[in-house]
Amino acid sequence: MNIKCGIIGLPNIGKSTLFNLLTNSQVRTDNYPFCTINPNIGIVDLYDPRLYKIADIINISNILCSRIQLIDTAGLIKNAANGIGLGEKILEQLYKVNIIYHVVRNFKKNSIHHVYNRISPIEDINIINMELILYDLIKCENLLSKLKYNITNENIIKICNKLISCLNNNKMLKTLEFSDEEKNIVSNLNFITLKPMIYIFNCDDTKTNVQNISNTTINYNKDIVININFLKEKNINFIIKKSTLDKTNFRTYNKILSKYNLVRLFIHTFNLLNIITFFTFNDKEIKSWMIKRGTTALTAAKKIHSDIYNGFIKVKVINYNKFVLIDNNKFQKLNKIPYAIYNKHYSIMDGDILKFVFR
Ligand SMILES: Nc1nc2c(ncn2[C@@H]2O[C@H](COP(=O)(O)OP(=O)(O)O)[C@@H](O)[C@H]2O)c(=O)[nH]1
Ligand SMILES: [Mg+2]
Repeated sequence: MNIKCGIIGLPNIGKSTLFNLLTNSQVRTDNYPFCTINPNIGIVDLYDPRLYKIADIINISNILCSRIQLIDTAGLIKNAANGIGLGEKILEQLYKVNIIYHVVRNFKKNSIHHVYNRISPIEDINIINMELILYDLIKCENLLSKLKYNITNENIIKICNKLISCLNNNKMLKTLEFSDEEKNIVSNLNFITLKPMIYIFNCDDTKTNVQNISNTTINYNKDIVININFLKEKNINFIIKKSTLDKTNFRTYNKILSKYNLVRLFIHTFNLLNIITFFTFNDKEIKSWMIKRGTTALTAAKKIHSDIYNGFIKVKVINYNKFVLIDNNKFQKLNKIPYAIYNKHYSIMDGDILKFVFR
C-alpha cells in the first residue's frame, strides 16, 4: 500500500523540522522563509509499539515497520493559489497525496520570524485553508470552461457547478454529500479540499488551549487537531534512533515510544484513511502491514506473496490484544500459540497476527 502524506503550512513554522523528525533526514530548517520551492520527499518508518512488544515476546530482533512517503512543501502565503510566492507550484505537489498534515505555528520564540509578524494559529489556519479552497475553485472553473461546449458532459457540468458553489461559500469540498455516481467522478479529480487533514499544532512549553479550535475554523469536523512539541519530540526521536534494537532493550524502547507523541499522528493517519495493521512473523523477522479496513485474508495473502495467494489453504489468527495477555512462558514453543483458524473470507481486524497456511 503506497500512502503519501503532504506537509503544508505558512513559511517558517516547523514544517521541515517535522519532516526531519519523521524521516530522520537533515533538510534545511533555516530561520527564514522560502528556503526552497522544491519539495523534500522522504520515507517514514511507522513505529507501532505493538510490533516491538510482539518481537519481545517471541524473541525476534529483525523488525520491519510499515512505511509511508512524506512530502515537505515550501511555505504557502496569502494569494498562493493565484501564484504568489510560487504557491501554485507548491499546491500542485499536493495533487497525489492521500492525506494532508497542516502544520500550525503555536510557539512564541520572537527570534523565529513569522511572515505576518504575529502568533495567531486560527488566522494562520484560515489563510492556508482559503488558499486550498481557492486553488480547487480555480481548478474547477477551468474544468468547467473546458466542458461547457460539449453537451455529452452534462453530468460533469452539473457536479462542477455543485462544487463551485460550495467553494464559493468558503467551504471545503469534503463538507459536501455525494451520490455514488458523483463520488466516482469527483474522486478522480484529486481536489485538495477533499483530502483528509490533520492539523498539527507545533507548540512550545507554554500551554495554550488548542482544544478551543472550533469546527468553523477547521472547516470539517472529521479532520483532527493534535498538539505536538516538535523540539521535545526531537529529543525523544534522538533516543529512539540511538538505541540499538537488540533483544534486551525492547522494553526500554517501548517505554520511550509511549512518550513519543508522533505515534499519535500515525494512529490518526490510519483512522482517517481507513487503514488497519496486521502482523506476520517467521523465525527470522517480524513485519507489520497496512491494509484497508475490511480486507479479506485472501486479499492480504496476495499482498504478501503470490505463492501464498495461489496456494491459500487457511489462515491462523490471533489478535494482538489476546496475544499479549497470554503468559510469556507459554511461548517458549511457538507452535503452542492458541490461533483461531479461518478461511479465505476472514475479514482482517486491526492488530491481527496472521500465519498463512498454503500449498
Ligand atoms: N522555538 C521553536 N522553534 C522552532 C520550533 N519548530 C521549528 N522551530 C524553528 O523555526 C525555524 C523554521 O523551522 P522550519 O522547520 O525550517 O520551518 P518551515 O519553513 O515551516 O519548514 C527553525 O529555525 C526551527 O529550528 C518549535 O517548536 N519551537
Ligand atoms: Mg521548510
